Amino acid sequence: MKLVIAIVQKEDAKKLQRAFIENNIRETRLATTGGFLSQGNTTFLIGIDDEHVKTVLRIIKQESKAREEYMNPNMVPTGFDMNSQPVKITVGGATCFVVPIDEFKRF
Ligand code: 2BA
Repeated sequence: MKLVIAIVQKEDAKKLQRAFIENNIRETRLATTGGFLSQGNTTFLIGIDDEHVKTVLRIIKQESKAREEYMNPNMVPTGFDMNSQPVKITVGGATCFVVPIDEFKRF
């Protein structure tokens, strides 16, 4: 069994949750915040049998879009430059971690 941790943009979270329900995939959704942009995103925790991990990753890939954002380097805590220009960055689709699970119990 594996735990898939998927960080997606909140704009994609509803569609992704619907896709999980349609495919009978259990998940938990957490409201999270990206450390770099300090913007809200959504983290899904999905406990899943090994043979279904690929399906989960395929669904996440299908439903998550990369988007371009502009950020002002002034907002980075480590630097403050009044003359800096906004910088374009590409956020997402999704950042996924697949972690082994030693034990899974539901009481
Ligand atoms: P944020 O930390 O807010 O990062 C948003 C986007 O800013 C990132 O998109 C990336 O394009 C850029 N970025 C982040 N850190 C950077 C840095 N040190 N230098 C330059 N650009 C940087 P994604 O890579 O698609 O990440 C989207 C969100 O996924 C992140 O939001 C964070 O919440 C999460 N994430 C990404 N990589 C992670 C990791 N290794 N561990 C934990 N969370 C991660």
